[in-house]
Amino acid sequence: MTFDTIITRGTVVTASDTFSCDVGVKDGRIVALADKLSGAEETIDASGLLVMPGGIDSHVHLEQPGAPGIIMADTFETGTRSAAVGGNTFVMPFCLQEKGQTLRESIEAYRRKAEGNCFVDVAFHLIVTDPTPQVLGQELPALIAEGFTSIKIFMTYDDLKLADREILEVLSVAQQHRALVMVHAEGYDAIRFLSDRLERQGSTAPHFHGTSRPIAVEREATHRAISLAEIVDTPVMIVHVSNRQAMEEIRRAQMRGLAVFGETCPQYLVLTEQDMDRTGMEGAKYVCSPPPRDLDSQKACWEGLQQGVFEVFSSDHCPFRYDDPAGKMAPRGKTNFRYVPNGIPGIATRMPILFSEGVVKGRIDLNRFVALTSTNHAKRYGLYPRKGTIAVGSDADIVLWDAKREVTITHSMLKDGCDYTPYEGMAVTGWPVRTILRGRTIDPDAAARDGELVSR
Ligand code: DUC
Ligand code: ZN
Ligand code: ZN
Repeated sequence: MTFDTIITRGTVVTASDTFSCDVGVKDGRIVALADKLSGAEETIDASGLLVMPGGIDSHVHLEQPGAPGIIMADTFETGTRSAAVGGNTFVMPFCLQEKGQTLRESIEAYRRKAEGNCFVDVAFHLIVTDPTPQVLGQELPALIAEGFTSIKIFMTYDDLKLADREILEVLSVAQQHRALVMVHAEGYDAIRFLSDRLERQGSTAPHFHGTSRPIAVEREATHRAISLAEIVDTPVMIVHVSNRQAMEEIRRAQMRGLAVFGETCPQYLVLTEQDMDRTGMEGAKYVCSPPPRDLDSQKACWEGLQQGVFEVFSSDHCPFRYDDPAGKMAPRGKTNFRYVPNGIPGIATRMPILFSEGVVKGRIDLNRFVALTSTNHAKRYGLYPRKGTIAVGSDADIVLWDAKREVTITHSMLKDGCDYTPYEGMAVTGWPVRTILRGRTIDPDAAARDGELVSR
């Protein structure tokens, strides 16, 4: 047989083109694109379906250690299973350096958790929390050379934040060794000041999470991060941008010719701060950072996606169970928003939400959808053209998408390790009906876990 699999009669969509053709797959790779192919073990009829590159979600958190007593809801197994349900074939979780740990120790710990347990392919970003001379001078350069070419840093959180001087040191190593720094841009001191004041006033319900992190806190940190990167002349990616003012900081930098990139996420398109207003602890289901904002912020995030200010659309999947003392119902969290674990699930719903709200509602076209959910992630993080496109020679990572299917999102269909979805009851049009990893259809109910740790 010439091919292992032929996908026939579908409409192929890439970041640049839309065309009708058959796709021939052999040994996990795309080996032919032609009007009509024959001679395969298996033929998949994709009549009426879109044939797109599998989603790449370049911002997810899986099995990441947190505060004492708090446990992330997804393991590599459940998180990547849910990713596949949502049309993804690749995810990029973070490898968090715990204080006192070397970067290599943290990578080894994550490798042990991930290996043999993933339904989709995986590559790690690093999170640097302890930029010692050893980390900056030796570990980081060596790891960048080995392919760990993206590094996240935090400007807030007690255990994670770096001071400006430390940020400059990390940026400088990235500049010298050609890595990309991803920045969580919210200002630590301002958040602490506001949170202390709210606490003194007795304003401690989940809703006040949003009040403690207003837009100005994100805008200021975004501006500062861009300025620090400009000072050492190195690219930065501002992740999870939630509002117009931060988006405009990025746009201004781009217009000045700086290599500043932006990412936004589903929660900033379809949720608002009012979601955190729900009674009792229900609001905790929507507590994430930056927090969901208002309708104008949503509009600005759409503009950022339409105009190319944001080049990637990621989930920032960071799941904590709701009805669980190790999650959103943490005993201290019930007394004060400050201790509610920050983050919401969304690995399976990212693509359907962008397709329905973006493509079906005419805000973005199909090709931009593919760019934002797959191709641009592969290009930015050093995986292209092996990943992120449908082309001869690329891995056969493909999602078959029914653009007409109407689905009401409900948690049980997502097959993750969480116990809720923030998008419960949301009606979407368009749904992934088959996710194919290196030529093999992923069965989320099977024991097979073919996902590999991919080096860049
Ligand atoms: N930052 C993230 O990237 N994810 C969840 C929480 C956070 O602060
Ligand atoms: Zn973050
Ligand atoms: Zn995140």
